Amino acid sequence: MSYIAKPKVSHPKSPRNELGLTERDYEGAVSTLCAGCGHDSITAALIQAVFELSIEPHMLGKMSGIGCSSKTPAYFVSQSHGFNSVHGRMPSVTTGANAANNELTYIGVSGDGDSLSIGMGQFAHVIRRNLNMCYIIENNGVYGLTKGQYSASADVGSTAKKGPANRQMPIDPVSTAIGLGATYIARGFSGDKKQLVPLIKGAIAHKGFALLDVISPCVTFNDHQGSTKSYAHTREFYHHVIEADFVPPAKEIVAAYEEGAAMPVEMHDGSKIVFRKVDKAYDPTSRESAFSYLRSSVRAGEIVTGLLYIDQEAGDMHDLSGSVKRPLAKLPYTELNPGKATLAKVMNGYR
Ligand SMILES: Cc1ncc(C[n+]2csc(CCOP(=O)(O)OP(=O)(O)O)c2C)c(N)n1
Ligand code: SF4
Repeated sequence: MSYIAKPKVSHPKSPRNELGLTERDYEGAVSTLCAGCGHDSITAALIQAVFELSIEPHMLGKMSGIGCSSKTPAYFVSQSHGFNSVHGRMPSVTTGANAANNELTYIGVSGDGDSLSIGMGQFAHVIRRNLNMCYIIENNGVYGLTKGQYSASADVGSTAKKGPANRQMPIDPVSTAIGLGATYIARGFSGDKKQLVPLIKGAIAHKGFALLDVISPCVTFNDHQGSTKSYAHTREFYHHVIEADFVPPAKEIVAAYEEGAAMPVEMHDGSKIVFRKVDKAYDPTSRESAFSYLRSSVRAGEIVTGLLYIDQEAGDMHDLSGSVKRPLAKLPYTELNPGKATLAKVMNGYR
């Protein structure tokens, strides 16, 4: 925890993105989380990702629920929009925001307790709707903010600081999301920024629901021997199934993907995600094989990371509901309200 204010100036030679902004322009408030909390490493990866994607701060909507994890949006891009909603209800608030203005980039940051315990119903439905958002679960297996009770992602046999080991089956967000039809699914680790940044960039560029489950150890309540979400356990059982690079839509670097085992996947904005298969048997474009691979990895005790599944064909919520392209928030009142005569005509059609 640090109370030292961040300096406002940046070095004149700091790298600038396409908008002329530096990484410093994408920072937020000083974190009040415990020193060493995995969530702060994810914040650092988020700052790098949105800086490199040159997202205009006022075009970003940061959404969250309740928990230590849900404080993350306060710590990056302070000049953007943010909404800290009720516990587990971030998906519906984001759905409303996206329905009103589909031009913003939405990044939702949630916890395993926020998403998989109290918010499980909302988590399921936002996936079914294929809402165009990047949804990050900062997964530590406990309720950090309320002092370390097991969450729904705690593994069987995992221990807390005190008391008996957990005996309830965990909910794996990744397998759940595959079953529910999510169109971009990845898993990362807060201790591996190199892998995390391209996964975040890919999730933001993806049109539709992008889930990023990030193992993010809670150093205060869940970083001991016996925890399966500790730094030591994650490092030991960590398995990269795929390595991903994010290639922005610029012609001169397109050649970067033409390598032996690399496989480029084009996103809707023209950018590309380039996979290098670490495990040759893995096919991230097949829902069935991704699901069975993940189930066998769970049995083997592996923590599989990388881009695990992608479907670029499915339309997002607006495509599926046939809503107007222009954001509702920008439609003039006369178009939003067609008037009594038009309404009467519509009603007559039902008689
Ligand atoms: C309706 C409601 N029930 C319970 C709580 C208490 N509460 C606050 S945060 C939290 C759990 C957060 O855990 P998680 O989402 O895993 O985030 P972490 O703190 O571990 O990052 C709970 C149960 C609440 N704020 N509101
Ligand atoms: S209690 Fe755990 S999750 Fe919360 S800030 Fe501290 S280390 Fe992070």
